[in-house]
Amino acid sequence: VDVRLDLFAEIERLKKEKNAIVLAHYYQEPDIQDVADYIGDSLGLSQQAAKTDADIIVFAGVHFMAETAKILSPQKKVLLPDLKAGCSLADSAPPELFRKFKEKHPDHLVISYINCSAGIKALSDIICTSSNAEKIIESVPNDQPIIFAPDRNLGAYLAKKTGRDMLLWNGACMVHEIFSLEKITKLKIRHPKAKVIAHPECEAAVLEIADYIGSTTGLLKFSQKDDAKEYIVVTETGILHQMQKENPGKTFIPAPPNNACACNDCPHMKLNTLEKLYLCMEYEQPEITMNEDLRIAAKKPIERMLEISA
Ligand code: CIZ
Ligand code: SF4
Repeated sequence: VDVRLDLFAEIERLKKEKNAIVLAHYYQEPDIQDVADYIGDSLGLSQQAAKTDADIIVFAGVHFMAETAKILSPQKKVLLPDLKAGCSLADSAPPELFRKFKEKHPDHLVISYINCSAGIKALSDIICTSSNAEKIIESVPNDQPIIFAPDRNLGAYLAKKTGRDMLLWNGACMVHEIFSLEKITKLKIRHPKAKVIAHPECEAAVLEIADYIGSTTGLLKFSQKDDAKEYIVVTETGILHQMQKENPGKTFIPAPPNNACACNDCPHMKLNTLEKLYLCMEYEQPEITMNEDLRIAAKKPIERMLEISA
């Protein structure tokens, strides 16, 4: 007998049996995106997590994203296919060090990018994502000094864009920092009509040559409404799946990393697989659990964000 499981069918069955919803980030592998009930960036996913009436949220993304879902929906079971799916950016801001930094600047308001641990969220006044960061910064009075954490590239980009002189925490994402300006420029010479579209977690030199800069959802929307035929995509490669699906007539070229050993796939995101997704639904683990005081403290700045970006 053929004992191989049809994972797609099994996952659909488990969704119904357990009243579970599968939320997937755009950086997940194509099979996971195809089986998801909702695909989004971190803002969209947190909004879905806050409003779903499913009993189980299966979060195909990285740990801080599943943790955000748990913070917003504590009564629900939140599962992450691989608990080791972390984030180099979130790891670049250890809460104890950040607390000391914050204590040195007591008059500053703290705006943190959602790519951070619950510990950092609890030390923040407002959370933002790359989709709503400008709006969040502009909601703060002009004379109010701001600390922006944890991404220095996004922070520098936003400081320039909004004209606000923010104090930046020195963190970065390993994936968005490996793009090579030189290699993108060479690629551009071979594809002179291609537009360069980049995520603001990239370094300033790369953003300088971009035709469009935007959040994950922003890049996807731009690729739909823009009329170029070719794009050089400077972000994690997972997003290419939806870009290609929605624009069959266009060509999307992943921007090359700075050396042959580097890779523009997020190794954390790619720890999740369809097999692990199935297993975590079947056995209802690994499950995200949190200390309740930490959860309440981390929830406040996320709610402020959801209110401002509603
Ligand atoms: O780099 C990431 O993890 C991003 C861009 C997440 C998101 O959806 O904003
Ligand atoms: Fe973190 Fe970067 Fe991976 Fe996003 S792409 S999850 S910021 S390491």
